[in-house]
Formats: sequence, C-alpha cells, structure tokens
Amino acid sequence: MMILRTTDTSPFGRKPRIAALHLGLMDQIKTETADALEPDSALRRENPLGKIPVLTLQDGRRIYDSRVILEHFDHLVGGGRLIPSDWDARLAVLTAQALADGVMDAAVLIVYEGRHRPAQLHHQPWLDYQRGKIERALAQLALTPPDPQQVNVGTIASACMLGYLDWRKQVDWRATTPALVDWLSAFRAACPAFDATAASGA
Ligand SMILES: N[C@@H](CCC(=O)N[C@@H](CS)C(=O)NCC(=O)O)C(=O)O
Repeated sequence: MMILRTTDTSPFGRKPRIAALHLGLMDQIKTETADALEPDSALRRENPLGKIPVLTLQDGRRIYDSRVILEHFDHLVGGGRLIPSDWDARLAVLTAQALADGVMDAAVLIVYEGRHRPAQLHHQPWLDYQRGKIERALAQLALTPPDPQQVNVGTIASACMLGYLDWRKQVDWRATTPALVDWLSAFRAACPAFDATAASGA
C-alpha cells in the first residue's frame, strides 16, 4: 500500500486524489490526514516543508510535491496518460499545470494572511499583488483553455484551482471569466473523479 497524506480540502491534495481515482489506483492507496500547524506531526517528519500532499511509497520512500506524485502515478500506469510523451503536448500540459498551481499558491497565501497574521498586520497591497496573479492567470486560461476532454496534469490542476476559488472565493471567477464555467462543466463530465473528490462542506 502507498500512503497519501492530505486533507479533504487541500486543492493540491485533490490533484493526486483525482489522478489516482481516474487511473484506477485507489486500491493501492490509503489516505491519511494531516495537520500542517501541528509541530510534532507525521507530516513534518515526512516532508520537512510541512506541506501536503506527501506520498509514502511501498518501500518507504516519501515523495512530494503534488507534481511529483502525479508524475509517479502516470509512471505506475505505463506513462503518457497524465503527461503526454509528445514533447510539444508535454510542454503545454506541464505549463498549464504550473499556471494552475501558481494560482493555488497565490490563493493559499491570501487565506494564510488571514490565518497566520493578526488582522492589524494584514497588508492590502500584498493581498492585491497575489490577487493580480490570480486574475491575470484566469484571463489567460479563459483565452487559451486546455481541451477539457483531456484528463492530464494540466486540466486536473486547473479544475482543482477553480474548485478551490469556488470554496474560498478569493475572486469571483464565474462572473469575470464565464468561459471557464463551461470549461469546468465539460471537465467534470469527462472526469467524474473531480466531483467524487469534492470535500464535504467545501
Ligand atoms: N507545491 C506544493 C504546494 C503544496 C501546498 O502549498 N500545500 C498547502 C495546503 S493546500 C500546505 O500544505 N500548506 C501548509 C504550509 O504551507 O505550511 C504542491 O504542489 O504539492
């Protein structure tokens, strides 16, 4: 058994949960929860960065982050399923993943400003700086969206990103980029694992 340490609500943790379901790997994976704030946690022993997701392989090796875990899942099923082997397609898919991951990084930092810093230290220009990354990336994604029928690391990360913004509402992406509403519907139809991994209450 492999052990995937994550939470139900982490957008980065949702990427491997979707990938594993989609590729039929769930019977080889046990999921364990994590608490990023707990100093003496299994998470910090498994990943010095204290970030989820972390995957413990059968032989005890620990791999992170979400990108590496998705690459490993793709390898386990023979390769070319989540990350195309064709070089140009590969560059496009990996860049789409980097864009979506970057939005999630900015979105998570906005949440952490509220969680980790007292209200009087919240710095609006810095929050706007992060929000700018999100808005520019969404505009770019709406202009040149990846094919939502293709389930790969780029579309999985993009869908996780939109799902996270739906929950935390850092921006109102459904109003500002309506093309992405249709995009997400098409992806959900192509990849039932997306809905199957929705956090309850999120
Ligand atoms: N680049 C990492 C990002 C992971 C990440 O930021 N995870 C968040 C939860 S969504 C986390 O563990 N944060 C705790 C912390 O930053 O201390 C990945 O792709 O896995």
